[in-house]
Amino acid sequence: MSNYTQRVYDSLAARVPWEKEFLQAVHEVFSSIQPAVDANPAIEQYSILERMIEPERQINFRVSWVDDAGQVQVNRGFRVEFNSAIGPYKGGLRFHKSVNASILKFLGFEQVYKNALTGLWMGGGKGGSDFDPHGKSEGEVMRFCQAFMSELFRHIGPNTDVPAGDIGVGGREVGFLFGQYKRLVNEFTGVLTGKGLDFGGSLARTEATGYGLCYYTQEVLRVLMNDSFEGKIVSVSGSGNVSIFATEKAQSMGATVRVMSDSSGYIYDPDGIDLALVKKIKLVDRARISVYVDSRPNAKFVAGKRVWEVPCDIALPCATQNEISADDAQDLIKNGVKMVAEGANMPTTPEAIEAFRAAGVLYCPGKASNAGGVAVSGLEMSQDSLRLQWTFEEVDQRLQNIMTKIVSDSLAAANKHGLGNDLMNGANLAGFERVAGAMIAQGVI
Ligand code: NDP
Ligand code: 2IT
Repeated sequence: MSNYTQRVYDSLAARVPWEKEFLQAVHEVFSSIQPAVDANPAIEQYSILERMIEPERQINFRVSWVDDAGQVQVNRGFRVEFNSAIGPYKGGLRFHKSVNASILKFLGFEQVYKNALTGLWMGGGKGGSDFDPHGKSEGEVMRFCQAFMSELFRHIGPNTDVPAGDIGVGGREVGFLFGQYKRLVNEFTGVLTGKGLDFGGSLARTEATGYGLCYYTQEVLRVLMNDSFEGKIVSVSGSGNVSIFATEKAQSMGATVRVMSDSSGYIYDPDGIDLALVKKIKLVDRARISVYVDSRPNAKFVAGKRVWEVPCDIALPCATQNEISADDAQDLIKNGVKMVAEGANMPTTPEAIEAFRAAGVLYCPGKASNAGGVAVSGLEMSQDSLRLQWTFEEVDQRLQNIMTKIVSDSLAAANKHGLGNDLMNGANLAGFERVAGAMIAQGVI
């Protein structure tokens, strides 16, 4: 980092030393952008970095709702409207007991540069609640979503801020949130993405993040290693939306996936994951991944451990932030991993990233490799504006084109600044330059 970049980072770290995840995300981007800052004096002249680390607007609110026992429950709701330089705020809602301002600011910050990489007109935001959906009935989830939207609705809109899903928020929750928004505003608009296919949703949105991750990975393998998924052993963490569709696409591209997980541990199936069974357990029964072994006698469940202790060629972390520690990285490197591509947001700790890069493991940052979800959200917004639904094939083809272009744009940005084929610095530089350029052009706001 230069004097300017370091000074801005240090002042942020002094101001919010407790926002660990947010500081981690800012540090990662700031460590990449020096060549762009050096090349354009307007960035310092117009205090672009100071503005980039300050959300345009941050909303905190109380969410009161009644559980099945008649007890009043109170949760915290948040929406961080981070940056609208290149479009309406866009990004998911996370319902997880760990949610706090630091986590949502890290996610919102990442989202700004990720969305820029898609090439679509989307700014960045993120929101959510410390509501824990585990063990809640469908009625409780619905009442919570309605209570949450009863405050959020006044801050969002199809041209202002367009939320979607993230951890704990899938199609069911988006449906409840959308219904309540429509009731309150009395308008049917594309205010959320990830909607049901009968009310403004896009085909392939459910699959988009996992499929996009594999399209990105396949393209990197092709361009940089003249290789492909064919015959590879792939480890996938998590068993939610991103993990399931990453596994599906990796399997269809010829890879073998033997492990998946949730927060209680991982399953290992020597015969390859039976994805139809995982889908039934997770999407239909909403059960724990451990029950997988009841139907698959050769499989085992390993409680309290992470998938990274199992040897693989390619690691696809698809669960949550900081899920690959320095020790996990050493295990993966020792066992011969060739590539790590992030389906989750910031799943690799800074120490683990350093270890991978030092060991020559291809490391692909989430803001590039998991951008397929928000990219298809952008395509859902386009379809809602057109009041037309494209076919699965059309959306899927556009998704493939976007993921391929993210690879070439990242490599082009890295090469332009003399960094060779560095995917991490290239992705940060390409996203940053687009947002910085728009902010400079729009004046001091
Ligand atoms: P889901 O809620 O569908 O699935 C999350 C999975 O990760 C579950 O298996 C969950 O297990 C596990 N998990 C969550 N938190 C933890 C934790 N603290 N420790 C261990 N395991 C955990 O979420 P998604 O699949 O949508 O999201 C997964 C990741 O991908 C997140 O980082 C998200 O931000 C990112 N992402 C999502 C996109 C999308 O379109 N949905 C787009 C781009 C990125 P358990 O049920 O036990 O909690
Ligand atoms: O992290 C992400 O990119 C998402 N959770 C998807 C956001 C979106 O608006 O589709």
